[in-house]
Parts: sequence; C-alpha cells; structure tokens
Amino acid sequence: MLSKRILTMQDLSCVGQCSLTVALPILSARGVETCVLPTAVLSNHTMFKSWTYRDLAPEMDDIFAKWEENGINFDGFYLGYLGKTSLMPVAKQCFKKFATPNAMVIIDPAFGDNGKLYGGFDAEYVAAMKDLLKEADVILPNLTEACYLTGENYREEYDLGYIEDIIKKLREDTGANVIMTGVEHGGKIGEAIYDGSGFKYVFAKKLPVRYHGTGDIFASVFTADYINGASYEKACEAAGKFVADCIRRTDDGHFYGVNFESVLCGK
Ligand code: PXL
Repeated sequence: MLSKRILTMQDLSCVGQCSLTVALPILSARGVETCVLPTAVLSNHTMFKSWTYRDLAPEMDDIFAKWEENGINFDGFYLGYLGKTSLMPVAKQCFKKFATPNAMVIIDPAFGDNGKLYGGFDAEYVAAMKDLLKEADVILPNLTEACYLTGENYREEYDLGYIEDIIKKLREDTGANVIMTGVEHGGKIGEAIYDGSGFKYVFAKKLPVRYHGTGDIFASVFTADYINGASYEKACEAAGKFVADCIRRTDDGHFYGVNFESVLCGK
C-alpha cells in the first residue's frame, strides 16, 4: 500500500531538535512519505543566545517550477515555524499548485510560548499568520499563540470557560478546526479540540518539567496519525504520550530539546 505523501514546510535549524529535524524522522517513522520545504536555514534555533538566519524564500519560485514540471503533488501539508511574513503568500501558492483534491492543511502557528513571541517575530507576523490560518483544516496553537491571534489577554491561571471562548473566537476568525495544545486543568495537561460542534478534551498527567521543541514533536506525531486516519482524539492521545515519553528520557541539563530519538527507536 502506498503511503500518504505530505509536505512539511518549516525552518531547518542545524542544531536544536525542532522543526524539520523532528518532523522528518517522526513522520517517516510513522509511515508517511515526507517531503520538505525548508523556509530558512538557521545555525541553531532561537532559544540559544545567538543564531544565523538564511531566508530561503528566494528559492521557492525555482523549486515550485520544477515540482510543476515533474507533476508532483501532496496529500497533505503540515506547516510550523516559517520565520518571515514573506513566506505566507508562498505557502498559499504552494497549496494551490500542489494539493491533491482532498489534501489537508495542518498549521501549527509556532510563533510563541509562555505568553511571549519567539525572537524575531512581531505583530505583523502574527497578523499574516492569522490570515494564512484561513487556509487550514486544522490548527494547533498553544494558549500564547491563540491569545496573540485573537487579541485576548494571556493568563497563567484560568478555567476552561476562558479557553473555550478564545478557541471559539479563533474558529470564527479562521474557519479552521482548533486543537489547542498545552491546556492545563485539574493538575493535568492536554488538548482542547473544537470542530464547531462540542468541545472535546484529551488530558494526561502533567510532568513537572517543560522542554523546548515539544510543540513540534506533538504536531509531527499528531499530523502523521491524523493523515493516516486517526480521529483528532486518538491522534492527540498518541502525540501527548509520545511527548511525555520524550520528556521522561531527557536529562535536566539538556536545555534545547528532548530526547525523542530514543522514543523513536524504542530504546
Ligand atoms: O520549536 C519552535 C521553533 C522552531 N524553529 C525555530 C525556533 C523555534 C522556537 O524557538 O527558534 C528556529
């Protein structure tokens, strides 16, 4: 049986266990043919104290021309950290040119966490991302991103009413189904899922530590399982369990990512 072919569009951080260096191995290991469109090359991700950034937007026209010549298309698109506002129209063009008839678009806005934007992002990027999210079937924001996208105040203490109001607003604004990650409730952590009908929740035990890059790992597992036919809940359960396993296998001192490789190879 042929695998689904997906295009993942995000940066290539040479060091950092995030974006393409986690999406590619995880999607492949879960049985998805994974094609990549690197939006930028960074020496390392932006949680280190300094980094280089090479924008690859100028390459896109040439890449797209060859894909058109070679009759290439994709059953799905998974977008994460894009890096620059100029990549948003490129992404739209890409969906238009290379989607198979029922191709799905999954977007993790990937621009912030803990109430703040990642280095290098601003209000213009958030607005352009919000516009791009209108093209998505499913979006995977965390609370920080959902607050920036809707203009709501970010809170560390909240109830599920606060979460549901933000999610409903985001769905109204974008038309996409929303899966908010990192939702905390009653000492647990998980996802709030909203497809315009009722809310569903997937919660698991909250671990006492937080690591960088877990959002990208969650989104990669979710995307692989969802494109392979799992429901939103099942894909969230699998992704949440995978992330928790990665965290359990990571040493405290490893600040820049998690040990997903040991989970992937089952050791
Ligand atoms: O994990 C999200 C991410 C992806 N890519 C780059 C980043 C970050 C978060 O900081 O810096 C380059």
